[in-house]
Amino acid sequence: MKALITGITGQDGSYLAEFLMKKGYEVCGMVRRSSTENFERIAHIKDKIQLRQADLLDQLSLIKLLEEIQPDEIYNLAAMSFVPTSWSQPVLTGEFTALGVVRMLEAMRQVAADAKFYQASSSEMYGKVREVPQTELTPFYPRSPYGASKAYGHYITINYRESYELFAVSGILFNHESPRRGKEFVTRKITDGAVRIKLGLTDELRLGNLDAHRDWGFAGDYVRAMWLMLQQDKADDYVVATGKSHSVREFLELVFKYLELDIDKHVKTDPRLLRPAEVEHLIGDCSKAKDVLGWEPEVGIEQLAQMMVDADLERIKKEIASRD
Ligand code: NAP
Ligand code: F7E
Repeated sequence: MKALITGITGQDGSYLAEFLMKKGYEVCGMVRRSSTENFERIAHIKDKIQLRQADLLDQLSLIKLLEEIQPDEIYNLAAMSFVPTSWSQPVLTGEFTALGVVRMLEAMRQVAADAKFYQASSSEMYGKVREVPQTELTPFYPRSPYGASKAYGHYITINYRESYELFAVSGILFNHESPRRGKEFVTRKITDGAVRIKLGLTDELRLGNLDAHRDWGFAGDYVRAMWLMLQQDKADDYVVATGKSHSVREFLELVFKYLELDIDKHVKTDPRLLRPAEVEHLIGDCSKAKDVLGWEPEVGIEQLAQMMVDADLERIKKEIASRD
């Protein structure tokens, strides 16, 4: 079996590549051209996968890539994924995160119509939630250019499935984190920042809205759900979540307690980090994924927070040692 992963240099791409390789897949990753390589997350597997250049902005590059590779499965993970940037770069976000999806689907329709397609949909589509908890049937109300772009990607995937009988599915994934999470996202910003405080490298951590609630899971569990969706006889869409919701403040408390640090002494809230429109409370109902895919999350929030702190401690201590 041959799989193509777009966004292989990202958090999920790297876990998915490892997962598929263990299953015996030939893995090909799509990367965009850059003057400096950005392969940190896949450095350990780089020699065992194929990397090919193409860009979600360039239709011909996608057609050529699919024509040459002829993958059995396509995982479309590439996107501009940081919500705040979607307000400062709304048009580019739409190009990558919304139109990028239809460019991939159109390339597949034209030259690899027998492949199976996975679209990385997001709980950000629920935004100002219409129902608690959120299921596959909960109406969307996106609250950012990112959420609106993902909603387009979601519906165009369903539309291509229904119009052209492609095997195309959407996984509506709630927040998932790991030691490989980008440092601008709140969980990693907290673990990295707290570890720096613990090691005496800084004294302060600035955060925005501590009252927002998220349903946080572990990325390693979530890539397993992506694969399971493509192993079904029928293409369908699934919510992937833990069914538990915690505030940013609760995550912060877990991390500071683990490191024996005092929140009041080190954490400042900064109004510049508040968003023009906030998604206040997300919690997913993944009953369908449990029943049909037999999927369940294995890592809870406490274990996740500790795993991230431990990894940041190890990494930053190594950085310090290499400077000495
Ligand atoms: P990530 O770490 O930000 O990775 C995004 C990937 O997309 C990177 O590999 C990036 O490549 C690539 N990319 C961006 N623009 C591109 C372009 N024009 N052409 C080709 N590649 C491009 O994101 P993630 O957390 O792994 O998430 C994976 C996907 O799931 C994203 O679509 C995200 O929106 C979605 N999602 C994530 C979550 C979550 O909680 N993590 C939840 C729901 C949905 P570079 O390395 O070159 O920048
Ligand atoms: O924010 C609050 C912030 O940036 C979570 C992406 O993977 O998941 C992610 O989107 C919450 C928000 O993730 C800071 O206001 C407080 O309420 O970690 P985040 P996100 O926006 O939920 C979804 C499912 C995706 O699809 C996205 O691609 O935390 N918050 N203080 C902060 N957030 C950040 N980043 N930084 C702060 O200082």
